Amino acid sequence: MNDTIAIHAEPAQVLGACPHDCPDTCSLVTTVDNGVALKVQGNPAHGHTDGVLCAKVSRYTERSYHPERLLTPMKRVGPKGSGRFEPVGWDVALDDIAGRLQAIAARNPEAILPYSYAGTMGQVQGESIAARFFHKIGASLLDRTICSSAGGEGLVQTLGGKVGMKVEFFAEAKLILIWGSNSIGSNLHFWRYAQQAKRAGARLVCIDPRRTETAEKCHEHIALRPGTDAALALALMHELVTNDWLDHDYLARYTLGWDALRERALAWTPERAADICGVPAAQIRQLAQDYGACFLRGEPAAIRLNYGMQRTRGGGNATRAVASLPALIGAWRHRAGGLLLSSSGQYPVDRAALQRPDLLAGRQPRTVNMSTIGDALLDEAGPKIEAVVVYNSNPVAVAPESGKVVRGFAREDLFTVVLEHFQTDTADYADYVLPATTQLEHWDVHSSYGHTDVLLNRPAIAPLGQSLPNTQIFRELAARMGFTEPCFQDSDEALCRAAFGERVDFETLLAHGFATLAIPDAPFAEGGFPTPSGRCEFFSARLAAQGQDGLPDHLPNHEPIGGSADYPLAMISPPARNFLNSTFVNVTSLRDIEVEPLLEISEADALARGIATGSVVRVFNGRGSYRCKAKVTARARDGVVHGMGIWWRKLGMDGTNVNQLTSQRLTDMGRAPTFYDCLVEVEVDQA
Ligand SMILES: Nc1nc2c(c(=O)[nH]1)N[C@H]1C(S)=C(S)[C@@H](COP(=O)(O)OP(=O)(O)OC[C@H]3O[C@@H](n4cnc5c(=O)[nH]c(N)nc54)[C@H](O)[C@@H]3O)O[C@H]1N2
Ligand SMILES: Nc1nc2c(c(=O)[nH]1)N[C@H]1C(S)=C(S)[C@@H](COP(=O)(O)OP(=O)(O)OC[C@H]3O[C@@H](n4cnc5c(=O)[nH]c(N)nc54)[C@H](O)[C@@H]3O)O[C@H]1N2
Ligand code: SF4
Ligand SMILES: [Mo]
Repeated sequence: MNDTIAIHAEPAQVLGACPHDCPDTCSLVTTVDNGVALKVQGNPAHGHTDGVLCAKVSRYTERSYHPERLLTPMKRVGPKGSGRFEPVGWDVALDDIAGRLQAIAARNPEAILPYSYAGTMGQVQGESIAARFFHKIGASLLDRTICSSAGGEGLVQTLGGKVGMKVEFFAEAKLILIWGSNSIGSNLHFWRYAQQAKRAGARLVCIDPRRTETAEKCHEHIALRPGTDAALALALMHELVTNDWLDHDYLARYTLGWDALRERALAWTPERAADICGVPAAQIRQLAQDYGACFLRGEPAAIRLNYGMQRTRGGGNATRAVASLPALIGAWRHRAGGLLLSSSGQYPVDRAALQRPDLLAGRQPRTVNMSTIGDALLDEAGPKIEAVVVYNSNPVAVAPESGKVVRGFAREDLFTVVLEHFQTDTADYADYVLPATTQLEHWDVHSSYGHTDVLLNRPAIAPLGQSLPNTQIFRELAARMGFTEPCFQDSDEALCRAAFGERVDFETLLAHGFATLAIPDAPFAEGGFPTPSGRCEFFSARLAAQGQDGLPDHLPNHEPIGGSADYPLAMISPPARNFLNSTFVNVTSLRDIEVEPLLEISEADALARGIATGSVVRVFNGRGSYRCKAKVTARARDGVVHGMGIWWRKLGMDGTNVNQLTSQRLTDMGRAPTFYDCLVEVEVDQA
């Protein structure tokens, strides 16, 4: 049953893939001695990884061998949320869980909900046997929107898919806009290419409300207000039009809706945008000049867009506006020009083979949006959610408006199973916690959203304790539920082979750990966008048909700065460099670097409130309140505070984290959360 054990005969260096939700998808080399993983390093033979890992995954052995690692199934003995559990045997746990799920499914299969995201990005330990299991039940479907679906939808509506430049060619660009990304913290291997470009004379511009470590190292930092990126992009278009820095040939041949977009852009003077973005008009003009100059000189201009800019109401439109820019100057003609938000659409993943939607057998279960799980669990109207099975995710810490998420998971009539490595905030609310293997202990195969290689992960060591791969846990549950389809017996190695079908040579993966997809260097040099029209769609007929604006526009935030007298500050909550979402928060050496949850605030905003660095502050709005220490810093612009994420609630001062304050309101496209569209007030804590 367990295909990991045989690997012990392998040489002492085992090739793997970083499983985390990070665009870099590094190739790993694990050194194993006598069945023990001694260290995890970057594979020097893999071009993107270049032998280097981030600080987090360099500590991967510390995480896998953590003394608090869950090693046996656990059954809750205290009240929900108390975290009091006792070990039970696998058979007891699996029999009981299968029995409970079967009873619920007999009444209404839709009362069962899977909840998973990208704890591992692996195709196999993600949605393979798990998806088959829930499809066979006919459980509610999960809309996996919590990260990237606004920007993803914006990209699909403009370029036709999650496609773009090849990341390695950023090294040859002459101008790089790093837009909504703290690359040094969350896209380190892209930053290497940006530095190569910089050494070769490229200009780097960072567009981010926060003065990040990345912003500091760029030539220019445009510290706009959160949620104002579309206004900035439209003003750049205004300048390109009025100065005629336009590739008319490219526009005529390879784009759709130019006349209408041109008209709209003409309404966006730099002054109008400056007012909304809270930056000088001169800075916008300068950026347009830099972009236009690349066109005039025939030099490549490249945009590295990241998901930080699509976590506000207008995130989809903002992505559409920015993704339109390269076509105006024909930047796509160069292999080092254009834009990259995500490369995930380049992969020929055979999802039907992995997930087997045919097991639904014609049923069409309802879909539950993971981003509004708080409301969904508390909803009395629809068919009630009676059971949640959580894997690869920590919703109690990461989902918005956690006051409601916690109340939902605390429901005494909810049956909750959590597959985990650790006793997370979510695991505290489980009826059963089941120990899962880490990337060192199982097979998987990976696509990436920041490069275009496929990576194979071989197990380096045997599963620790009684832990099992997610796949195996679902196989065991399937057997107990009486699911006899042979697809529930597919081994992990067979699933790895099936994930990409014939398009990726599995022997290459076995031999080298990675294989490169064949993709043209400059995919849109002559149009050929995967849109319905084959053009870059400034105007999207599909959006118009949905009753949306067919052209990109600036949509004010749900909670714009100045929109509330009680809550005058905008809070964003971007990732901390040494954590990955809520993963690694419990790894001592990494937590020691981040120390404690912090709220970054500008000098003027702090002064006005009597706040000093080290003050304990209360951050609050109508949804809740959160206490932490303040850091007065030039990283924060006036009017915007940064609640650095995503801490485990139970490690915060009051057992809460920043998501106590965020809202469940959604974006314009993609049904995504608006984590960075959140007004608050801050005061010195009197308690
Ligand atoms: N170290 C580390 N790496 C990570 C993660 C992590 O938690 N830690 N998370 C991973 C995940 S899940 C993802 S989705 C990726 C990408 O994750 P992203 O969310 O793109 O994270 P960052 O690259 O840090 O970029 C966020 C940046 O966007 C800025 N920002 C916030 N609001 C706005 C806005 O309205 N406009 C603009 N222009 N900028 C804004 C923030 O200040 C921040 O510096 O990173 C992954 N990599
Ligand atoms: N305020 C605020 N909230 C945010 C964000 C923000 O910027 N600000 N970012 C949002 C974004 S971009 C994202 S992607 C989400 C991330 O949300 P999640 O995808 O929930 O990510 P993590 O918090 O890292 O939790 C993943 C969990 O999966 C577990 N895990 C890892 N590998 C495995 C495995 O093989 N098997 C099992 N069973 N478990 C495993 C880990 O131990 C970890 O506890 O958070 C979102 N929440
Ligand atoms: S988290 Fe990102 S940078 Fe770190 S090892 Fe994984 S893929 Fe590489
Ligand atoms: Mo994410």
